[in-house]
Amino acid sequence: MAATVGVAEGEPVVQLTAKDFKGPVDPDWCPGCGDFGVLNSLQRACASLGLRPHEILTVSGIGCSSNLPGYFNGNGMHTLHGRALAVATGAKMANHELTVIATGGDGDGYGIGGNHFVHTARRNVDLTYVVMNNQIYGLTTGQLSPTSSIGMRTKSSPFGSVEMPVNPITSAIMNGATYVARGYSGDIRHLTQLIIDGIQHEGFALVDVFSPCVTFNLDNGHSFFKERVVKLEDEEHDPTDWKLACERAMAWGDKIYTGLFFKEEIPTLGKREPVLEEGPLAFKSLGLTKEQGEKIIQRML
Ligand SMILES: Cc1ncc(C[n+]2csc(CCOP(=O)(O)OP(=O)(O)O)c2C)c(N)n1
Ligand code: SF4
Ligand SMILES: [Mg+2]
Repeated sequence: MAATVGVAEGEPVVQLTAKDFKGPVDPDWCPGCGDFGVLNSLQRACASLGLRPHEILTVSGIGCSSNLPGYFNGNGMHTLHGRALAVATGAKMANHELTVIATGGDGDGYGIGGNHFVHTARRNVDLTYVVMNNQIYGLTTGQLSPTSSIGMRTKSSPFGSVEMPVNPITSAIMNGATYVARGYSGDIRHLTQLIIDGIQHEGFALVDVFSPCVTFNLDNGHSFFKERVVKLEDEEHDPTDWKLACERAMAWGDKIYTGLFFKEEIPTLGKREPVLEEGPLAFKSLGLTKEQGEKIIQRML
């Protein structure tokens, strides 16, 4: 668990800044890693929304990017590879007053965690998923990931990848996600706004971020994206038009779009679950005696 700061009752509420969301440990990412820009944007977004660290839970899987909860001041969980969304869904259902933000990498989220990605989207769980997509396995020193481009040479594909990459944006839309955006970690102002809007959106919000791995993916570095990214806001784009959103999400040439692709307002899982109408489960009495509770815990250990 990362450290938290709270506000005691009656204490004046002080506007926090991005620095107040700096975690207890400094990132050990390589100099120039795109993930620095993502962490910075998330910290700015939380400050700008007036959130307090104790109101936020960041949940991750395993990877360079998945180390983020340790670098962020809030409640944090570093879980198993690919399982961030499963844990985040459980936490949100147990306490739907928490702002739950899942974070991680392309391998973690779209590979081993692909199953959870599909089901979290279709359930429209009210959480924000920030994926640091560097099109490679960074932590394990540079193998092919589900978003690596065809032809990409990596440690595990010395003759070039022969597999079609996953498109996170079209996949999210097709599976029922209700806020689907793409950012670039080199444009912190734009990314911060996408994260703010994602957190404010009621439902499953995906913010897929081009976050270059400057050590193992030399094909898709900052210069690659700087030359190509075009904001959807600067083109005529209607985020209620899913067909147009998918068409633009597939563009991968001189123009690669960032921004809000798709948005829809439909009830979240929490809103459809009648048990949650009476308030967060986390604060409900279990109706057990202390002895009964201890017996259950003992049996589970
Ligand atoms: C069950 C399991 N399988 C494999 C691994 C090894 N492993 C750790 S991180 C990782 C991939 C990380 O890639 P990504 O999610 O893209 O994160 P990045 O390091 O690129 O930020 C793998 C395969 C593991 N930790 N657990
Ligand atoms: S290996 Fe790549 S993803 Fe990992 S910290 Fe270094 S630059 Fe970032
Ligand atoms: Mg990766």
